[in-house]
Amino acid sequence: MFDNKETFKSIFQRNLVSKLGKPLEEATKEDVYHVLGSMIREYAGQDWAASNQGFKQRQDKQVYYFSLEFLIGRLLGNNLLNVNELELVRDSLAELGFSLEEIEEQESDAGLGNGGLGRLAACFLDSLASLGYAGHGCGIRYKYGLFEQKIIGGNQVELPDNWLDKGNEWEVRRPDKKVEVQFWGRVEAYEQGGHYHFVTKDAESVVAVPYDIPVLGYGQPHVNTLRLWSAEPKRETSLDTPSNYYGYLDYSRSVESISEFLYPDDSQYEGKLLRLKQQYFMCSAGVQSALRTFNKLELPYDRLPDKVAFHINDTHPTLVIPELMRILIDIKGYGWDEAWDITTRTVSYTNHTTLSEALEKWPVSMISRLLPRIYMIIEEINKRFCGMLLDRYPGEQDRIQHLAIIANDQVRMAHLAIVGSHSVNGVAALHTEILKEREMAPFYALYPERFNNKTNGITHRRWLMHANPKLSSLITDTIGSEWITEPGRLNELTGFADDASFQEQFRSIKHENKERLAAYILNHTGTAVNPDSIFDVQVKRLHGYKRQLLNILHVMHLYNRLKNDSSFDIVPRTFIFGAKAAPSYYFAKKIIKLINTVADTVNQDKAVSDRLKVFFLENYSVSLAEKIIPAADVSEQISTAGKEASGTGNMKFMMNGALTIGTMDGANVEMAEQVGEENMFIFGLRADEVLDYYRSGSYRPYEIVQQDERIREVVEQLVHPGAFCCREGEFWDIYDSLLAHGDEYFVLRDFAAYADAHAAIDKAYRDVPGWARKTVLNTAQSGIFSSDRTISEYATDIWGIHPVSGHWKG
Ligand code: NBG
Repeated sequence: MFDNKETFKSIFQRNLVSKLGKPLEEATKEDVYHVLGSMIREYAGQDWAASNQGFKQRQDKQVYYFSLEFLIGRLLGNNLLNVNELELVRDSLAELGFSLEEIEEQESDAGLGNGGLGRLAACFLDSLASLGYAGHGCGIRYKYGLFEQKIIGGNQVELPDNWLDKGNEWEVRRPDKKVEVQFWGRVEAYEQGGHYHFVTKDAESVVAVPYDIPVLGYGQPHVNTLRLWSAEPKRETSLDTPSNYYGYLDYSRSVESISEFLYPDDSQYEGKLLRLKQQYFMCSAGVQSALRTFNKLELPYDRLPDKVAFHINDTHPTLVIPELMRILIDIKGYGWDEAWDITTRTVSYTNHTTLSEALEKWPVSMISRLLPRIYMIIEEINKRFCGMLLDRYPGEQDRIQHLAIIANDQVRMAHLAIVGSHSVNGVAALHTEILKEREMAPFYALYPERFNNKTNGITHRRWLMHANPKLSSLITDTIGSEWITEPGRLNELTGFADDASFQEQFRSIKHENKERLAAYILNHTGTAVNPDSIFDVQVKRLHGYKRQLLNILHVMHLYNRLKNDSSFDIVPRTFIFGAKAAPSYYFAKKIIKLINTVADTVNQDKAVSDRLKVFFLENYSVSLAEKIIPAADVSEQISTAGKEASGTGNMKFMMNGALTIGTMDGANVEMAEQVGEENMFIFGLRADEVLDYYRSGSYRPYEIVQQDERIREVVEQLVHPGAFCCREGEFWDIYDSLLAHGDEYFVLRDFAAYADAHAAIDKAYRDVPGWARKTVLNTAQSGIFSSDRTISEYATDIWGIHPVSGHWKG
């Protein structure tokens, strides 16, 4: 792209003048960011156009990944990495007096997602492009991403995330590609030639305008598209009377609200009309736009599944199914059976959770009014499905009711997604087994061939190469650079696990990363951190099942021991938390308050301050994760077994050489298979034991409190003024969740095993070469968790696509 530093510098300065009318001396960091970003975007534009041209000429099958969330984070550093210009630009900017790291900080962190599900979609886009697949994202261009979190007085306070404030260098608005989406109205049927035809009258039209973001493949000119839709009012309305005018303002405001906010809920179902509108808006716009591209091939629609795949990321985009049916039947004139065959062969679905509170169900009254024709189609799908069930299970009314798509005046989206697609996958081996054996067992009995597992992955380009450049260089110096395109080859590091000089280099990079994080913490909290202490990190959304509570109760216990037992000796520990709680999730917010309360007590206590520190870092986000993860020694993955579908943070930590303390849950199970349990700290109930407890109802948290003095002490400290509690009864709700309400997530049951695992960590860390060996082995065995592996599996098993370009430029 740039031959050398001199060419870069002169092109850059020319752009600075032509774009901003400023000489270098007057340029701010923000100016530098904008100019650099626009240069990369323009450069990518050529490859983008060529890629699209290539897709068309070769008639490549196109995958559309529909997701309500794309947690992409910042793009500058990643794009520079993918076009192989990171080093040159970093050095050239340094010569001009700027640090690239500081320039990267100028970019807003695009937080168009809540957590793992949205970040997974972003990793998948990176892998699709880097492996040369024709695969695109389809989502919503929310004006406000996930809220910005502030901690005030120990409590979470939410502020709007106005991420587009400073403009977005990466997107291109494409009004020529707009489509219309219809809501409300009524369906009229008329007969023609022995067939019924349906038209929707008096509907409200909304214009969907796409903003396209190029997704650059690593080291090759392959560029895909992330298309984010924005809702705009239709302009052609006549405004000749004042009432029309005010009516138009109302309409316009209601339309714009469709793409205004990301729903800030993680693993919890939000049953709001606006959320349903968002879902249909995205599905209808995305399907229409994909079909427009398909139409250019001039093929009959029964060839659609050969040329197009629609993948739905959790049930949020399930309306793709009835929307495609609507278009095939009402507009293209297909009969039901043919349309259904085309639809099911085109659509595939990933399930991301077994939590029942996350299963989407829409009231019939809402969906039938907002989307009358779509509802008719869902009813027909349900009628035919139940008819099939009746043939198969004659007389078994209960069973049929249990499987039906519509029941108790609700539409069950997961049922619709399974029935209307050709593939259903879970996101880790254990999760898929749970789906097959429990949650979705009756569907598995019906359609065993549809169910498959695709264990999640993360892009090693962002999470190792970009987030931890020094470790990446060390790896390349040690085993060569092939691991970059074949991450499985990280396992060649295994041979260096006992090499003293390699261990030393590995350790010193970790130490540098810890110093960098310590500086960040000092800067943001005013408290100094000892970079020689063990950095023990739990960063993820705040949720009961993720058990941040278990972690903080254990910290309270450590503090008690340090205070009461002068012979108690521990390696200094720094516990680091980062987590956003859904604004309406009361219990989760209480846990945040508890963590901050404990942190205040511990960090102010001179008696322990050389051995124990606790931090809650506010506003956990993708860019903060990139600072925290490379600096971690210990990764906390401690969900109640059976509850975390996969986890993906666990993989990021492993790749960066942190050791996991974790339960046998989600992808932890496969991590343990890969690296060996002896290189992790596994503890606690297994998924089947949790299930047995739920089934038998035999769990008695009171008994545990009575038997274990350590637990009794910390539980009492939640409610009685003493070491931590500032206000009598401050944490009664947490106390009650454990004792009065049965400790749903087995915090108390797993406490002893968890404390033992922490003692084992303390012991293992003292063995310096032993610890280093484990960390190296973790990185060495993490290659399989690259999303490149995951995406190749989706491509082959689900989508039936091949790389369309794969020429290596690097
Ligand atoms: C989340 C799971 C995680 C999983 C991600 C990505 C939802 C609904 N599910 O365990 O809780 O890693 O999806 O698959 O957000």
